[in-house]
Amino acid sequence: MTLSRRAVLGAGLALSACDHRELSLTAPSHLPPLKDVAQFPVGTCVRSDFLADPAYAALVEAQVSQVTPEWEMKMEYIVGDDGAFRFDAPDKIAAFAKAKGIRLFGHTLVWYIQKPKGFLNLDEAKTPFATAYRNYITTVVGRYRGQVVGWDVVNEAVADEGDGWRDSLWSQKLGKLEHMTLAFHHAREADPDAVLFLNDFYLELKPKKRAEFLRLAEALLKAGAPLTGLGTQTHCGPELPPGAIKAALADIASLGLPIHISEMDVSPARARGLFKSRAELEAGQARVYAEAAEAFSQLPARQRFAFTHWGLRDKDSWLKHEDPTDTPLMFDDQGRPKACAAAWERGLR
Ligand code: 9MR
Repeated sequence: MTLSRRAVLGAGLALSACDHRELSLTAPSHLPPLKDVAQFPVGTCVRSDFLADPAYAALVEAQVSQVTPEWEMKMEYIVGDDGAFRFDAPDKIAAFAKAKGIRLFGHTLVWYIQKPKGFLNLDEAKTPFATAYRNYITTVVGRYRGQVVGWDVVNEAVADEGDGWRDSLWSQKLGKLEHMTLAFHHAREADPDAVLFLNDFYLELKPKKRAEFLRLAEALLKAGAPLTGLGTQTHCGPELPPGAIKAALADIASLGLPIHISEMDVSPARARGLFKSRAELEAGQARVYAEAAEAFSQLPARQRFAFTHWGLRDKDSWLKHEDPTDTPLMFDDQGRPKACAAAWERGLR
C-alpha cells in the first residue's frame, strides 16, 4: 500500500490507539536520490573503512551531497596517547569527498566526552594547556581549510536535562564559557570561511534543554565568539510527539543563524513496547522522518545549511551496537530505500 502524505503524517501514536487498523508500509520500488529532491544539501555520516566497500561508496555517492566523518575527525582518532596527531583516516574521507564532488563537514572539535591521554598527560611546564588546545584546533581546522564547509566546534555542551552547561576537562582547564569562546576563535583563525556550529541532541524532545542551548548560543555571541551556525542532531524515536521537530526548528531558527539537522535517525528498537505492532512502529518512524523534512523545508532558504542522516543503511548505524535488531535509517541493509525514505521525500514537498 502506498501512503498519502497526510496518512503518513497522521500515523504513529494516533494509530496506536486503534488496534483494528494496521498500517502496512511498503518500501518504494523506486525513489529518486535524496540529494536530487531536496532544495538543500543532504548528508550522511561516513567511515573510512566502510568507504572501501564499493556498494557503500556507490550508495553514498548516489544519495548525498555532503558527508560527515562519523568518528575519525574526533580527538579519539586524531590525538595519540603521546599527543601526536594522525590524519590518515580523515584524509581518506576528505579525498573521497573531493573526488566525488561531495561537501565535507567537520565533526567535532570539542566534545566533553572526549579527553584523550595526550591532553590528560600533557606536560604543562613545557606546553601550557591553552597552547595545546589552540594548536589542536588550528591544526585540524587548518588541514581541511578550503574543503570543510562547516565545523561542529562544540558538541553537546548543554547538560542532559538542560540544567546549565556541562563540566568537562576543557571547562575545568579553561573556563565554562571561555573554553567554548576560545574554540570558536581558534577555528575561525584557521578557517575564515567555514560555518562554525554549536551542536546538541534531544533539542526536539526536551524543550528545557533547547532553551538552555539557545541561552548558551546567545552567551557565546555576546562574548564575541564567531558562532555562525546551530546544529540539532535529531536522534529520535517514532514515539516523538507530532509537532515536536517543527517547534524545535522554529525556536532554534529564531536566532537567524544557519541550521544543520546534523545526525538524524529514528530508532524503532528504543520505542519497542510503546507500540502495538511492527507496522505501527514503522508508521511512526515514517511520520517523524516526514515531519523533519517538512519542517526543515519550511525554514528560510538562507538558514537551511544541510540535513544530515546519521548513516544510510540500517546495518551501518551506531544504534546496532545497542540493539542489533534496530532499523533506524532510511535504507535497508542492502541499500534499498525504505518506506520512511519515501515519507521523508514526500515531506520535502
Ligand atoms: O555514531 C558514532 C559512533 O560510531 C562513535 O563510536 C561514537 C563515538 O565517537 O560517536 C557516534 O556519533 C555520535 C556523534 O559523534 C555525536 N552525537 C551522538 C552520536 C551517537 O552517539
